[in-house]
Amino acid sequence: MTVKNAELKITAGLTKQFPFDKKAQIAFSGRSNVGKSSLINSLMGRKNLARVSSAPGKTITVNFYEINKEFYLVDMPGYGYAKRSPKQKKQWSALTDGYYTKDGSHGKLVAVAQLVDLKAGATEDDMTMMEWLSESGYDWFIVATKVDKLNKTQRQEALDKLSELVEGVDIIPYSSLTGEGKNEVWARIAQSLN
Ligand SMILES: Nc1nc2c(ncn2[C@@H]2O[C@H](COP(=O)(O)OP(=O)(O)O)[C@@H](O)[C@H]2O)c(=O)[nH]1
Ligand SMILES: [Mg+2]
Repeated sequence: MTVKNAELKITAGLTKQFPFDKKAQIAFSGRSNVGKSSLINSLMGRKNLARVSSAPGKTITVNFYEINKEFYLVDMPGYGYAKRSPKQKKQWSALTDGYYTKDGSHGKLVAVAQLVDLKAGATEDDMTMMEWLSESGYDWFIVATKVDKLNKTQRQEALDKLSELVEGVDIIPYSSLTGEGKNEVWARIAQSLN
């Protein structure tokens, strides 16, 4: 994929702000700090367009990045951040539920990239999300992040464990540090767009 143009089009704090147009959407899901913003930046070839935050889970919004004026990469709010206020938790649920189950993409969601930190392994929240995705009927795949933190043996063990948990789902090993997996993620997105 050649990214000629990447723009943050919409930062939605309310479901009614989600875009209503013909462009396909690819959503990125995962816990806070899993590396979602880093992945989206690296896919777009931009260093700072998607904020890589040191204070995870601060803002609860859904961010729509328009690529080549053709489709959106959708940065979903992260989950599993313990220090959230009840109000922020409510906001998370309203946006997530509004997007996935109340058709906030207006039928334009073509795939969900579910991020899992390969070093930390799948959390309970990750499992809940992935079980939900399996039932949802959406096309989805896993991006196993931060693989640079593991040696060859650890990496294989972690990948084996993850693939046992979610049989039959594509898993793409990825590192935003080395760029490993970037082409594979784009190829998987291109497949979903076709
Ligand atoms: N070693 C390593 N660190 C990463 C990688 N991706 C993200 N990080 C770091 O993990 C932290 C959270 O990243 P961020 O992209 O903000 O996560 P988000 O909360 O899911 O959007 C930051 O300190 C990043 O620098 C990776 O592939 N390898
Ligand atoms: Mg982020």
